[in-house]
Amino acid sequence: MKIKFLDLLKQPITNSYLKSLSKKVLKKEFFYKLIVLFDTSNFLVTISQPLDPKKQYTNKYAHRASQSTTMKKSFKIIARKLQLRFKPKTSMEIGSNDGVFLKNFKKNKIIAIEPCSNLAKITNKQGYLTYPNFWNKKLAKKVLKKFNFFDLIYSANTISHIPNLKETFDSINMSLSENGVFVFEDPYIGSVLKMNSYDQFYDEHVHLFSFIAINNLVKESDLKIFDVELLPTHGGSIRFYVCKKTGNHLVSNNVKKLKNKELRQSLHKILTYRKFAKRVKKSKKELISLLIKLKKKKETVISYGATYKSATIFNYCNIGKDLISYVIDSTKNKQGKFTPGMHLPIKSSDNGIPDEVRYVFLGAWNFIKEIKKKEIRFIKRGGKFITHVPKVKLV
Ligand code: DWN
Repeated sequence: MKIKFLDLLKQPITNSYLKSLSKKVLKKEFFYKLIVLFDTSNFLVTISQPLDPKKQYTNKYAHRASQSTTMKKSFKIIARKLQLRFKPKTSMEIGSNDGVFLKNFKKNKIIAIEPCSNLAKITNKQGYLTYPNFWNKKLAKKVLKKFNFFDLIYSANTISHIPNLKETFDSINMSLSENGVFVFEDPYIGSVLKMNSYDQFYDEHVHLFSFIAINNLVKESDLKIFDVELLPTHGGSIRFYVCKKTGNHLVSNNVKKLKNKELRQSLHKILTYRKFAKRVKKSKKELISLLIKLKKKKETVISYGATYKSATIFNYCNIGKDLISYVIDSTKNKQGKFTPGMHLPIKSSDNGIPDEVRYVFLGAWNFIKEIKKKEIRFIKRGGKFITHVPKVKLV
């Protein structure tokens, strides 16, 4: 049974940065109701109304994974680790974005899948064969006609974006060599509950994974989890190591440990999620009241990072230009546009936080260390960051 526990109100497509605020553009803006469910039969947390992926992953996809040095480093480390541990002859990445992981492989040793054709173009140009398609059974069959079974399939921040997990895992099973491994990582629901990071829910994050949920789901596709890791990336992620049910990989102690930890944390109980929903409501109230207080003091508040996550916050809390003047971001193709739904202008972050600004909301709170390093001048002159994780506060 699927039980609703969180209502994040009317939300836009997070990738739909607006070119202008003309009547024509505003009329076309699409909204849907963001409601989050808990499935009591398999423990999966899912949004109630996944959108049509063709509307989301277009040739105008804005996010570039290589914009953060933290992520570049993390992808380099995992690419090396996987090559050393599994010695794959053939590899595939699902959801390769702008090639930040691929770059750590030889061009003839890996292929990629990336449905956003503007991104697939980038990696194809770099010499990494990239299919500009969605991962499904049809594509798996097409790929297998040209390539042998894969020793390694890797995917970061992609599997949680796919509505049909059964077809996804079945297609993985079809594509793996006998002892091949499927390694994937996505935001972790355990961290979302701990950090109160409700902004991890948006149209693209169709599911947020726990070990216990994925353990149930991969079994249905004759796969098994043989190792698992919790990661600090994106405010807390989970990395699964999966092989065929018949694969010869020994099951690590981490598997049992994490399963027990999640049961202790009651990730299998609806009450846990209901309590979280209450904390989300409280966080909304506190953030709005802090921003109103700063407005009364005539302070200019801006936001750092035109993240997809912050679209959830701004729309759920109804934060418009009256409370946050604009957003700064290093991604060229976001600059000069407006954030989805609340229409905050996006400016370049190249020159750092302007001198007249003393308060900056952390839209990219997951990169706080990296941002603090860049914004030493702001910190030295007494500037304060505002965050909502794990509680609304000044940093
Ligand atoms: O899964 C997803 C994640 C990985 O990326 C996607 N569905 C979409 C996207 O979500 P997001 O926008 O919430 O992700 P990030 O990686 O938190 O976005 C960071 C944003 O902040 C980027 O637009 C780049 C920007 N940034 C910046 O302007 N200065 C980032 C850093 C580190 C900086 O120093």
